[in-house]
Amino acid sequence: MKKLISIILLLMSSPLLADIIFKDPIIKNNFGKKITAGFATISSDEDLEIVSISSKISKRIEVHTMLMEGDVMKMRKIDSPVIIKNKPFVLKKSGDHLMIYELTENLDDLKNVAFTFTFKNKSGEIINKDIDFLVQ
Ligand SMILES: [Cu+2]
Repeated sequence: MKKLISIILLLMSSPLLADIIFKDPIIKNNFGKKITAGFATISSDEDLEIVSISSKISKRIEVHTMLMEGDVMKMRKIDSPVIIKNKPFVLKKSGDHLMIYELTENLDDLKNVAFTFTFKNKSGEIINKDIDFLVQ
């Protein structure tokens, strides 16, 4: 009985997993190059950190931001990208973006590419989300 009560308490205390929405996920055609970029707008109903992004077409995927250094626009890796609750995280051309390195396939041959995003919420729970990016 004691065990049952503790299980019920555990169920009641564990929050529902975040509702994460990807809008317009796009990966740019690489036309045979080894590097490309990806875009999407990611929204969540709770604060999340992006722990990792993986895909079978690449060995290294990073989130980049653009910074002015003097007169020159430069790309910088964001080490722990954070998605703030109800504030869309926009990955777009000339802004923050996914940098997809070491491509193992020519995207010309593909319509979609599957990505797995691994998020962590404030309670430390890991949430995996599979998303198809449209090759464009
Ligand atoms: Cu970049």
